[in-house]
Amino acid sequence: MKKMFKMISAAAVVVAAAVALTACSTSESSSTTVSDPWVRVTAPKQMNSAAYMKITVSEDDVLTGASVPSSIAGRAELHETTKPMDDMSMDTSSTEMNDMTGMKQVSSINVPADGGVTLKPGGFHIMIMDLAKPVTEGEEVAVTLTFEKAGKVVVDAVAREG
Ligand SMILES: [Cu+2]
Repeated sequence: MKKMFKMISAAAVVVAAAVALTACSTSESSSTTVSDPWVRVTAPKQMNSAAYMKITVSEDDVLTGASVPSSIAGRAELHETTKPMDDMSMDTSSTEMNDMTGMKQVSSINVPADGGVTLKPGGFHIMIMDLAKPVTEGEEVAVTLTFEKAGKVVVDAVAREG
């Protein structure tokens, strides 16, 4: 009877260790949080759109790339708007898309644990280029983000006007 109890407690220790390992890897993969991902609705002949979102991390990380399915667009690039737009809040539907000189491609975007980073009109954004078709209101676009530490994170960005 006593021997039986020992075996059970040994098994219990193994289970506890396995749970601890699982908990550890779970907290690592859940350290990257993307909130409110959205992509801009486009007019029929527009070739480009852009995706925006807020990214927070529990450990400093770096966004190194992004991609979208080929059914959506040819490629996606990390961009930074270099020239502040006037009255972005008034009408954001065309200014950023039309002013191609006001932005540049960047190789990476730092995501600090303190505050994270917000991709937004007039700042960093994920440029979605060579659209296969117009982006329509309410459509969900799967954007795959690649992070230095977190690896690939897929988010469904919902299309809206801005
Ligand atoms: Cu851009």
